[in-house]
Parts: sequence; structure tokens; C-alpha cells
Amino acid sequence: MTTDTSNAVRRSRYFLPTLKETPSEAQIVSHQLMLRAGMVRQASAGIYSWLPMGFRVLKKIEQIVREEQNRAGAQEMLMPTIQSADIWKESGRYDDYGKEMLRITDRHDREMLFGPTNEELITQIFANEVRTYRDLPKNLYHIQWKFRDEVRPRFGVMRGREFYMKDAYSFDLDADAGRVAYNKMFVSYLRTFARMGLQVIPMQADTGPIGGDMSHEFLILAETGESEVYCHRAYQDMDVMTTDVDYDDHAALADTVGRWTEHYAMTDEMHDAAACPVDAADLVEARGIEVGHIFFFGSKYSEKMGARVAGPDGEEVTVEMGSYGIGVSRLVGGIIEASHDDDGIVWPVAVAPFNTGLINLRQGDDACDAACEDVFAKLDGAGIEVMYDDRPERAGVKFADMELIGLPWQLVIGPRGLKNGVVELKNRASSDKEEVSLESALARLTG
Ligand code: 5CA
Repeated sequence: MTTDTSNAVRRSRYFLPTLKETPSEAQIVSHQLMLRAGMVRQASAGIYSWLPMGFRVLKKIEQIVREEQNRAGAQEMLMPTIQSADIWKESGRYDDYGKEMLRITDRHDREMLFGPTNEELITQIFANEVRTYRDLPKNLYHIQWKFRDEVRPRFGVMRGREFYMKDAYSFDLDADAGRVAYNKMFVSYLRTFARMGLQVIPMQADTGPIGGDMSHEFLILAETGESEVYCHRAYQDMDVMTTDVDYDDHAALADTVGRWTEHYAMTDEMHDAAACPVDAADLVEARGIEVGHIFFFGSKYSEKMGARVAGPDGEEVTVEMGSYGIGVSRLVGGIIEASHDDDGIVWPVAVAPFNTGLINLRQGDDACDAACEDVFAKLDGAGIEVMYDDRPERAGVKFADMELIGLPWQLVIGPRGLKNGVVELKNRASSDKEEVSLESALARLTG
């Protein structure tokens, strides 16, 4: 018997506490399914532990976000979760943030806080290290836990108190260059969400406590979304953005942003029915989940925190900044809201915790066990992430669990099929089932 690796696990050994009943504390389907599929458990209000299955999805989403940030020229770093109150006093946000900020006092009575976002800290780093315009543009990001003491944490990981966010910060010499940085992030967001199988709509947004005068929220439509949205129906037919992008072609970037912002799209915070230019027949009123939010706020922080560089003519210039967030942990719930059915989760391939679920219909039967072991090793060897349900359970239990977990492919091996030289390959999304030889099943899964 081969040993389990992180990408090939036996269900009998894997920590996957699935639930048959829907927990009563969960109001929306993604929260219910995340609990039932053994992905998360609540630690305290709005704070979750990520169990192995949930953790895998979180990491898959994080990796897509990372790849697209890097592609757009942003550089990854890591800032701490705990920050000093001093920098927040400098920016003036220490008082503004109110009760949403978790304030901490250390043993020396110094005021600290658990970071709700990082504009201050990154601006301080930039101000201390960068002296000349030659080092611009810069876009720095990290993927780190944040804490906001929300009045009403709810819907599981969708509105948590502790949540995982990607936040990027751009620094430029002037507003035009800042606009280019903004466009790069805008376009990279379209690609990022498309890779996760999501249809997003960029909407003009209020800037709230982050500030600034240009901002877009990226929302996916879902009945359980917290925001009411109003948008032109043209957005529903737009192709998701999967094409390659040349991030050095600034004119093409501006075109793409133009195409994605030419139609009306606003959340309730900004929508004004009286001023809305769209005919009722073309206006979609729906609910949405905000999965990303980008801001251009010029010199709001750089001015107060002294982020200045020497310009080309030797004059000191205060840098122009933007910040760009993606709710990585929220996306886990958001993707489930967008992709599930009555039986459970339907993972898009790109973020699925495992690609294939291998079901042994008669555990203990020599032929079935041997065939499953062989396929399990071969799939693993071919780099396919696989979970083998090797428990001595009834077939019905295994099927129900596999549907709930929502892996893209199910490979079912039973004694009757084996006698005829066939196995069953089922696609979770389409429910299409096919009886094929073991070899062709393997070829399909690894091809
Ligand atoms: N500093 C800026 C951009 S880096 C910022 O903090 N923006 S934000 O407040 O809009 O948050 C960015 C993203 O984090 C949001 O679009 C949302 O997807 C996610 N997010 C915000 N609050 C929560 C929360 N309480 N629970 C889960 N995700 C959240």
C-alpha cells in the first residue's frame, strides 16, 4: 500500500468531519455546506478554524490571486498582523476606525492593534526606504489575516471578524502613473476571478474609511449577497476575462477598463434611482457579494506620513497611492454560493480541494481493493490530486459524501464493473456518467 501524500489521501485517515444534518446556526447555503463538508469550524463569533479540506481550497484561491498579482507586476511581501497605534495616529485613522479596530496593550503599556488593513504600515516602510523617483513605480502586496470587530459577523467566512485578505499598495510619481497602476490591478482582478470560474461585475464604489476619489468594487451576483446592486443587463453577457494581458501596453489596459466600466453598475450605497440613466427594462436589480475592492486615494496617506521622493528635477514629490483588496477567505464562501446544487458543492476545477474522488464500492473485496490501490498510486504519480474513499461504508454513504464535497470527478470502482473490465467516471458539474475501461478513465483524468 502506498503511503498518503498531501495530494493523495485516503478518506479513512483524512480529517474530514462531514455532517449529514444542516447545522441550525448557518443561514446561507455556503456556510451550511462549508460546515457540512468539514471545511471550517467556528472558534468564536466570526472566527474560524480551517480544517484540511477548507484549508486546501483557501490555499488554491490564494495561489491564483498570487499568480495574477505577480503577473501584473506586484511584488509579494509579508507584514505583521499586529501593528503599533502610533502610525495610525499619524494618519489620523486611529480614532476614525472606532470599535471595529481590535486594540491591544502590550506589557509595556504600549498601544498596539490587530491590523484591519495596512495603508499606514506600508506607507511607513515606503517613506523610510524609497528616496528617488527612479525606484517608481512600485506595487507591494501581502496576503495576511486581518481583524475587524464587525458588529454583526455572519454568514460564516463571508463576513468574519478575522479574515484572510490580499492587499496591494501602489506608489507612483503622479496621478497619471497612479491611474496606470489602478488599471493594472483592475484588469488583473478580471483575470483572477475568471480563473476561479466567477462572473464578476466591477461597480463604482463608495470609498468609506479607506478614502480617495476613485474606487471600484468587484461583485459576484448571488441571492444571498449582502449588497443590493443595480447594473445594466449588458454585464450579464460579457465574456469573462481570460485572455492574456500585456501589462506594459497601457493603452490596451485603459481600453479594457473602459469596456468594463462603460455600463451602469452601482451598489445601493451609490445608486440613486432618480438619477439612474438606465431604462427599467435594461436594469438588473440583484444582490451581490463583494469579493474585491480597489481604491485610488492620491496623497491621502503619503502626505501625512511623509512618503516623498526626489523627482526628476530634484524637487521633492509626494507620491500618489492606491490600495487593492481581495477577500481571499470570503471567496471560499462566494464560490460555493455561485456553484452548488441540492446535493452539495460543485467546485470549479481550478479551486477544487482535490480533482478526483475515488470510490471503492466494495472495500475488502480483493479485486476492488487492488484496482483502487493501483489507480490511486497512478493518479498520484501523474500529479492528479485524489481522495480515495476507502472506508468500509455502504456505497450510498460514499456517494452522498462525495456529492457533498463536490470534487470535479468521481471514479467509481465496483466488483460488477471490474468483471466486465469497466469503471464509472462521473462529472460532478454535469452529472454525466460514463462506463469506460480503467485505462481510458486514467487517460481522461490525467490527460
Ligand atoms: N485597504 C483596502 C484595500 S487593500 C481594504 O481594506 N479594502 S476593503 O475594506 O474593501 O476590504 C477588501 C476586501 O476584503 C473586500 O472586498 C472583501 O472581499 C474582504 N472583506 C472585507 N471585510 C471582510 C469581512 N469582515 N469578512 C470577510 N471578508 C471581508
